[in-house]
Amino acid sequence: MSKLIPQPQPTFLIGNLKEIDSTHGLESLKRLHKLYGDIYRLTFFNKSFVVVCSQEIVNFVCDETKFDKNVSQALEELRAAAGDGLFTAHTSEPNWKLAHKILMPAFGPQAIRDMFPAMMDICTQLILRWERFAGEEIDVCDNLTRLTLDTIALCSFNYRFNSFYHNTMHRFVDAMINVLIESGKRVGRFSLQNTLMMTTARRYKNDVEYIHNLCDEIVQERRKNPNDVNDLLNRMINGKDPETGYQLSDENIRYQMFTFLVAGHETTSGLLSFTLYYLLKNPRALQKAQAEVDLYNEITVDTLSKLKYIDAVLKETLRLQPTAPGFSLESKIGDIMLPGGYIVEKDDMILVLLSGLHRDPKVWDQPEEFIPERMLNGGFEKLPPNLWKPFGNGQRACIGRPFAWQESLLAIALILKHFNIEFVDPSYDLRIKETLTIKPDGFKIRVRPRQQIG
Ligand code: MNH
Repeated sequence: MSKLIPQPQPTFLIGNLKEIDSTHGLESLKRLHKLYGDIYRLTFFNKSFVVVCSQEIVNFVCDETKFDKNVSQALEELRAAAGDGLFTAHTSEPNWKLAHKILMPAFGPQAIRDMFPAMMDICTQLILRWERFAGEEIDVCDNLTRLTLDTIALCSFNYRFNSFYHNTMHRFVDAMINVLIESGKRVGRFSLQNTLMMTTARRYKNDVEYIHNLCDEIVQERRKNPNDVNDLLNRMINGKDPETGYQLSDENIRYQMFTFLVAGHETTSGLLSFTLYYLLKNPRALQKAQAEVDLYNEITVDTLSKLKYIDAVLKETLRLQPTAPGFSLESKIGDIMLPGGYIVEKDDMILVLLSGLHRDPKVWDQPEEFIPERMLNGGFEKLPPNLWKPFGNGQRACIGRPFAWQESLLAIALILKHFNIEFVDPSYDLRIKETLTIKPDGFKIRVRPRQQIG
């Protein structure tokens, strides 16, 4: 009846830690998927993980009556900086529900439309910069990270990092990246080790403080000098739970600000980078996408909803390269049997490995190929449920999706409208750099301004 979940031979104390390459953890998980199949177990120290990769099993664990988001150890570490912000909060924490209710309208259709001018402001800076760099090498991820970071900061709290005007990134960015990396590393160490690494621990603490102080200053400044900008900060300060009238505390607003900055820029810049990569690898798709933007003289907020092919290109890119490569769940109802007869226990963390799901040959035709057409006209919506989950699941799914989508459509449309793009190295083959998210490593392009059409 019930079957044992396959597991690599564990080592005393550390379990399967040796199976995972600390800088290429995702690659390791993909390798184990090939070796052990659509479901396998890993133990680290005394924690047990079940990695699931097929549409059949993922579909089962996406049932919110049986499973809920699990705040993994990596997210637990991140709470030093992100507290009970939306991303790192347990569903059971009162602040998750409160912030979810207040912030849903802040990411609603009208709110996102209101942010279009700010998004255009930053994106125009990228276009201007690339016009100056015509013919020269452009580091794609670096530029697109500046774009998404400046965009989220301007739209969130009307703050300008001005990344396109500085060679080095803002101190905030260093602090944030260090906190992210260090939170990740802390998971792989014994807790005593974390305490004993004094220099590292001190730097971590300083970075967290720096981030909190900057966020707090911005909130206090806004409270002293209120304005009527339609940014997320004003919506957080003024928003109320419609039933109880409760509002977010300043401390919680600070956590949400940090959360938006982290969750809101790396994933989107990765998506944009991979999109340019796949367009260059697939000249026919590039041509179709460019022809689509050429139908419009001007890219306005209303144009974006008409860009069906580019929309499909973005979706197909997220299928092949889900920039948040997984999410984790736990059972709400004790031990439970998954399809195939495998039993997960109450304390198991279930990791949905999106690279597996998105290439499951049982539900995707030609899974390794980049075919945007499959995403047109509600394409995958006609296929089995829960086979495309780059934004996570259910009530704990990404709240920033409409934000990311508007920003991404705009960026790709403007880039293709203004430039012809080419690889610096036509033989470039995709290498992936992993942090909490994934990005193409060492990907460089050249751009040439086009004759303006229309
Ligand atoms: Mn986002 C949750 C992917 C853009 C803010 N995001 C998630 C989850 C995934 C995800 C997956 C679910 C994580 C989990 O279950 O543990 N997010 C993305 C991707 C993009 C993205 C692939 C871009 C592409 N996210 C953004 C943007 C913002 C944002 C932009 C903010 C402006 N995301 C969040 C927040 C959450 C989240 C906040 C947590 C929501 C919740 O649990 O209530």
